[in-house]
Amino acid sequence: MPTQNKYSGMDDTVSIYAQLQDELGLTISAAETLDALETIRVAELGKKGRITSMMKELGKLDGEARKTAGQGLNALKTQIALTIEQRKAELDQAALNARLMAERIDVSLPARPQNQGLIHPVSQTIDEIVAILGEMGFVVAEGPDVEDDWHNFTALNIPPDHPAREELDTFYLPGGGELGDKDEGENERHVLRTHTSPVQIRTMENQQPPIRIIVPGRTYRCDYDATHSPMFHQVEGLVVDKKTHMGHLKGCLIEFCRAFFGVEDLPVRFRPSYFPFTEPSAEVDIGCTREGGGLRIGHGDDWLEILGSGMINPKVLDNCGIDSTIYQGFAFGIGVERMAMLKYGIPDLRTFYESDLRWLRHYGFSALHTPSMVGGLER
Ligand code: 2U9
Repeated sequence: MPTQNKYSGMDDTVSIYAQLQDELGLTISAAETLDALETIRVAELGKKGRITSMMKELGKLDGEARKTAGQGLNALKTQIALTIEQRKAELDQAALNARLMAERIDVSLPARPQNQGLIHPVSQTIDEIVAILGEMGFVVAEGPDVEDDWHNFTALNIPPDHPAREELDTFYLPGGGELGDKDEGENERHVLRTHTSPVQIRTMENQQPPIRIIVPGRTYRCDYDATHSPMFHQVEGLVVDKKTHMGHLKGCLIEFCRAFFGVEDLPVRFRPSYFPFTEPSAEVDIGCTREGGGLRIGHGDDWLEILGSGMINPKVLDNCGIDSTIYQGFAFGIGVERMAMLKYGIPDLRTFYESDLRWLRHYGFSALHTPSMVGGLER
């Protein structure tokens, strides 16, 4: 007596395909890994797979039998491919869930610790100065380290025979006019800039006021001792407009000094001075005390010089094509290393450039703390 089952009564080939589909369905859903599933796919649907071979066998049938078998086999193939895809999606999802459970991230943890490098005090100090002046509305401008004589000296009212050239001795590059040449060639002679002021000259040559820029960058002078380095950094500022006056200069620099040193009532004094590019000129001093040997900023009745400033010499404006009968402005210069030494108690200028990691670990700043007026200037 033949056993009855759900395939009884079906056409032979159709029943074989239906059985195969059920069996394979079970095998596929039992596959626990993507590798196992891939093995099944190759064994059934691959180039030498069972269903592929059965397809090749169809050619041996004829007429109606081939048609019926072909349709059944195609349906089987499509169904198996679909079942494999569904199982693959289930396994992918399970793998993703397992990863998500295993790799949970605690977003409340602090950022990775500080062993990844530190910010040099020069960079930190420039960032702090830029944060304060940026908040006041200054925009950063940049220019080349290699300058010509015109932009570094002559346009700034420092003509070839001016005594200020002595103090601003620098490094001269080959090309352009010869050293000491006083004729036209001199203006093309290339030098390493002695201040960032040439960038202000270039800005004024290319743009009419209002101008409100700060220029951080490397500068060079032929000087080397405990307080002078042949390469150092400055941040200079320039404001030009129709009604800019000495009151703006004083307000801006008093606010700057107080914000930089973090002392709200820091005494600030403007002492007459001389620079060829400003008239009148003023050195800026802050209140301090030297009692007990050390230096304390913000207290006492002594003074400490920290930066230079002045109203732009009208000749400099005219040199740049800005009408000095309409426009006026102020400028200032800040020595970055000196500011860093005073604020962070770094005693020797030469250590800034020694690349001693122990020094950097001591005086360096966290890269994750960018100075801003909102977040604070210090680490
Ligand atoms: C233009 C016009 C005027 C920039 C100025 C100073 C005063 C100054 C020193 C500070 C420390 C140089 O690094 S330091 O030794 N700078 O005292 N700088 S006024 O005046 C300018 C600049 C550009 C067109």
